[in-house]
Amino acid sequence: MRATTFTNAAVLALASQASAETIKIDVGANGLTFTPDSVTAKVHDILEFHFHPINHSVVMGDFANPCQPAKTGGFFSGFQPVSSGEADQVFQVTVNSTDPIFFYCSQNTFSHCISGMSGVVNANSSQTLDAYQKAAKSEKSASNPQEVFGGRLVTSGSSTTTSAAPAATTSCTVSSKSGGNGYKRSDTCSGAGSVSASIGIVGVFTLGMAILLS
Ligand SMILES: [Cu+2]
Repeated sequence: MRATTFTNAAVLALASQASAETIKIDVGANGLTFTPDSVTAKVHDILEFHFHPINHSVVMGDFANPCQPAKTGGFFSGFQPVSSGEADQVFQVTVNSTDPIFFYCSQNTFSHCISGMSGVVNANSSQTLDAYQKAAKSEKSASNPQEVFGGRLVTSGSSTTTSAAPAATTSCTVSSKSGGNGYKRSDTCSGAGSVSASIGIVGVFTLGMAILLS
């Protein structure tokens, strides 16, 4: 009898693991949006954020406070600057509840969140993305936590977890007093790759300016 119970439990555990899905969400691939920006997820599913140019982030927020970090729990990917293609790292967040989860990009250059760069997991009739995005327009600026937390930065295209710990190695010394400008913030990232990427972005801008001025 005990053996049967154990077997059933084991099968259930395996079944729930096997059915966990990875949900890919592109960040900034189609302008200032998440694609898709509304998903349905089960407990144990993994949200996997892929970052596109130029410099985006993802932060979990609360429905009631658009463009601001969640008061309890949540996640923050840090800024993931990339000049072309996709950032080296993806950010994985394991879903642990089927309650609505709102998320946004905290890049203030061109006011990403205020412009509607946000998304939702498991929206319901009282907490919709439409309502969140409308309310976001009244915000003055977006903010984000100091450090990467609540998920895993994983090297894209491999299963190597580069930062299993909540506080990631590539976390930037982010503070709202650095002008709310993620482009500048990336200068203070501790990861060597981030620094060179930010130099690359400056290069792209310089080139862009040169073209505009020529
Ligand atoms: Cu953004």
